[in-house]
Amino acid sequence: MRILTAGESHGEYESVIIEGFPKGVKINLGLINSELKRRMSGFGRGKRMAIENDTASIVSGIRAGESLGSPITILVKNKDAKIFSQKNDKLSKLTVPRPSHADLTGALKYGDIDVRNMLERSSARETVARVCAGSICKQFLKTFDVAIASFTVGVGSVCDNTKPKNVSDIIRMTKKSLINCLDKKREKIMVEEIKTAEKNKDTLGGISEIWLENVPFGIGSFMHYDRRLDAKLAGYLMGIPAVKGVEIGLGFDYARQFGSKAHDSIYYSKSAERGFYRKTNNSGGIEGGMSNGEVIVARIAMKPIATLPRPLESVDLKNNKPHSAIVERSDTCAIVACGVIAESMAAIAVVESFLEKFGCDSLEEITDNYKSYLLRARNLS
Ligand code: EPS
Repeated sequence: MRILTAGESHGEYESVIIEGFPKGVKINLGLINSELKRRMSGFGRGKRMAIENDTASIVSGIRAGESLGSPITILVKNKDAKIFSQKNDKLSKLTVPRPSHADLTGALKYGDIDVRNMLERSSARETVARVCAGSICKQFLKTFDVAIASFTVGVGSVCDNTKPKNVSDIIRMTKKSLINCLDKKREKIMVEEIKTAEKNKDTLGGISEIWLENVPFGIGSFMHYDRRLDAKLAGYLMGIPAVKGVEIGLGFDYARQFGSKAHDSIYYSKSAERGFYRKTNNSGGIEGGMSNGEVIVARIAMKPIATLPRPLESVDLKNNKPHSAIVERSDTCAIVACGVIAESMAAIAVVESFLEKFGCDSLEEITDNYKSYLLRARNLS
């Protein structure tokens, strides 16, 4: 499966093509749209979210609600379209790059002092397209009972250390949260932190945790570095705009422990659903680059939004003189959206490795392969 997105933040459409998606998967447009709504949500989003009403149109690859195996194309119209392929938009040049954004290096790399030509594509708006692809992948995974959810662990320096038991716990506990947080009290403090940032014309980042439940063991491989599921997952999560750190399982905390305390001992019970099981999950569901059947747990750190309402020092590319950075409309904190996007990227990563293992032509064939694999693995001895 290959995924290609296209679209500028203020172009006419965001779009995605998903090639190599199997035939015979039921696809519900309503579910794509509800994921798009989730991506727009969360306390701290900016005015753009009040303008847009992200809605997907599927224009190829699905017939009567079922995938054909042909490339799936999805379009989402930008209501706030300002740039057009054949019409002069008369927007003035933006020549003072924002620190920590793609503006300066993009201008130097592509040889253009109008940083609008960089920010249009580097904007996190593009993640609309990824969420559409992510929803398609989630719908595929759902047929194998794989459930995915995310929750906010931190906003700025405010943390919530609540640990859920499973994905349904996450969905239930975050349902009414403004910030997709498990704990009501911590949620309040997080919201206050965002309000303070907004009042101070500042921005905030955060930490989100992503859970994937019921991914069968053996997805990904240790046979080569680029087939390792953790490598793929980390790369895809790191590919989300503003993400600067990814951890799987204990992550950096692993390095601070003795092996005797850190590793997940193996148990077997005939009556256990999967036979082999572990009582702990410090490896975050991935060992040796393969899913091990436990819940896959990943954490992402998002830096504060780079567009500051009270701009930082920068340099005008017109004359190389000091100038405060451009101020573009933006969000104060987008950690909830980042979690939703991370769910999508994780779903895409797992589906790619899943199809490598079980085949990729039709759901029927994949299901047969999946069932016989599980059966064979249970009778190993
Ligand atoms: C975003 C749309 C953008 C930003 C934000 C995410 O819209 P606009 O630039 O028109 O306000 O709100 O983009 C960024 C954080 C960024 O760094 O570019 C969206 O749809 O998520």
